[in-house]
Amino acid sequence: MRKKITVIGAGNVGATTAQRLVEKELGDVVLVDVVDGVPQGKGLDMFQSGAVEGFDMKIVGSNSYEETADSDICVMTAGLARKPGMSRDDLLKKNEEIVADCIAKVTRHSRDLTIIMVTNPLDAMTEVARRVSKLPKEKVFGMAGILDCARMRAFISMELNVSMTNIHATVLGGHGDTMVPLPRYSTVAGIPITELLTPERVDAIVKRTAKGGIEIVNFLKTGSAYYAPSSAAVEMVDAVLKDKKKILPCAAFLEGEYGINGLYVGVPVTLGAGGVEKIHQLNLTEAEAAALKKSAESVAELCGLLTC
Ligand code: TXD
Repeated sequence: MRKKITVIGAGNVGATTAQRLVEKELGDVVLVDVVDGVPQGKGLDMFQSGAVEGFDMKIVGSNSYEETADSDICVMTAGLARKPGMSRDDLLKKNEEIVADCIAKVTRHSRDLTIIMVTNPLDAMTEVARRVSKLPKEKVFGMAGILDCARMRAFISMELNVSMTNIHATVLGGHGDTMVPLPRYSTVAGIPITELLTPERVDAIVKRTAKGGIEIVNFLKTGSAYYAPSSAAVEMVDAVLKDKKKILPCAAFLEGEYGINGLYVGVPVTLGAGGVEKIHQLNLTEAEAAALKKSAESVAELCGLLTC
């Protein structure tokens, strides 16, 4: 049976995600956006690329949700993106409205849905989706950690001139300035980077990772990153639809794990057909645990401003 994937938002992240999904033949895709013509035009254009790329998945664009009926999974990317000078948190109010509206509509047509949130501020928007959809917490989670780790892996690769496929990075916490890159758990072919680089270089990589998003916003000036974010979202779709049981960093709803309760925070999880099937707890030093606590507090502060 073919899988059905809804991508909400046909902007930079949504359209690139849709393209990667059909090129990898992960399922038929419905691309939804409020702007009349944009999802239809992009969908048709992508479908036609299948003749050359050699994929057989269907992709259609729509302004409404009827065509999304009985989707297996939804990638939510609709909302405003950051411009220079804006923090992810500045997006909260407007994006809460958009996310609540879209999630209410998509869940009306698909009962057994898994939702991957992408819209910022990520952790708070994932909570909006959980509240509005009323789906179990395992089925609603957010994309951020894979992207933050990809950035860290790229910076380690640039520093050591080794393949990114040999590099594993670990980043915990909320998707914001308080994220917690963990050098002790970041390795090159199994060797912690703390044994390969000076503390100064490790520190520089940690800082650049935490500011990885704004570095790209400042280059682009009119929007934020989308090539690496869409790759990260697609890796999550792949893990769920193929029941891969991959251990990936995701924004997961914590109920006591890491001493955090009732909040979405980025942690390593097993991702499979059941969504977040297991949350993995790493042993943290006092300083790491304190940084994670601070990051969770900033997520809690934002969630306190939600009106849904
Ligand atoms: O790591 C992460 N989670 C992120 C998050 C990485 C990159 C981008 N991140 C966030 O994703 C970003 O801060 C934004 O909140 C979203 C979408 O970013 P994108 O770069 O795709 O923004 P665009 O290009 O502006 O696209 C947004 C689209 C645009 O086409 C709007 O018309 C549409 O969202 N939109 C809507 N679609 C459907 N329904 C409603 N209500 C709606 N409102 C806007």
